[in-house]
Amino acid sequence: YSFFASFFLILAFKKYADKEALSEAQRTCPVVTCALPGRDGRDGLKGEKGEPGQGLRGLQGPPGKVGPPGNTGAPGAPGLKGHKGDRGDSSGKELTPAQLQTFSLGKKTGKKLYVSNGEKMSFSKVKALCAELQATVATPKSAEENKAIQDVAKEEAFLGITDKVTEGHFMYVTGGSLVYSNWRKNEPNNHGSGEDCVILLQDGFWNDISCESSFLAVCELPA
Ligand code: FUC
Ligand code: CA
Repeated sequence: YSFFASFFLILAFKKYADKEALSEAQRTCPVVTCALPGRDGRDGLKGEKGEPGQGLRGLQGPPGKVGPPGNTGAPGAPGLKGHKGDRGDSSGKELTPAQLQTFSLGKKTGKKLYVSNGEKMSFSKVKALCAELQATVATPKSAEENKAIQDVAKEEAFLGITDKVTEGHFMYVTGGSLVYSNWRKNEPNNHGSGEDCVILLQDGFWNDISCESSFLAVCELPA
C-alpha cells in the first residue's frame, strides 16, 4: 500500500513541479528568446542495491537429509602389552589328561589309586563319573586293596562288582570272576526284590544291595 501511495505522491509532485517551472519561464523569459520546455530526459542509471528489509524473517525450514558416511579414519594407536604367558614346555612332551591327573594326585607307579568326590549316587551314576575320570569303579582284588578303599571311603561305598549277568555269580564290571571276596556273614542274600550290586561296609565287609540305592562313589585309577 505504502509503495503505491509513495509512487502516486511522487507523480503528483512531479506534475506540480513541471507546471511551476513552466509558469516561472513564462513570467521571466524575454519574448524573443524564450522557448517552450523540451521533452522529458532519458531514465537515469540504476540505483545501488538497497539495505536488507526490516520485516520479520520466515520460519526455519526442516533439517536437510543425512549426508553420506565419512571416510574410514586412520588406525588407532597400538594396545597395551599383554600379560606374561604360561611357562613353556622345554621338554617337548605334552601330558595327557590322565597323566596330568596322575601327577596332581601324587599317584605311585605300579599301585592303584582310589579317589572319591564324597558324593552318594546310584551305581550307574558312579560308573559314569569314574568313566569321565578315565577310571573304573573301585574294585578290591586283595585285602590290601580292600583296606586302601576303606581308607578313602568315609561312608558305605559301591564296588565295581555285580551279578547282573547271572544271579548269584558276582563278577567285576571290567570283566572276569572274583579273585578275592570279603562277604559279611549271611551275604550275599539277594534280599527283597533282588540285589545285584555290592557295597563296602564301614567294617570292611561286603553286602549285596540294590543298584538303584545311593552310596559313595569311589573310583580307581589303574596301576
Ligand atoms: C540285610 C542286607 C540287605 C539289606 C537289608 C536291609 O538283609 O542283606 O542287603 O541291607 O539287610
Ligand atoms: Ca544283601
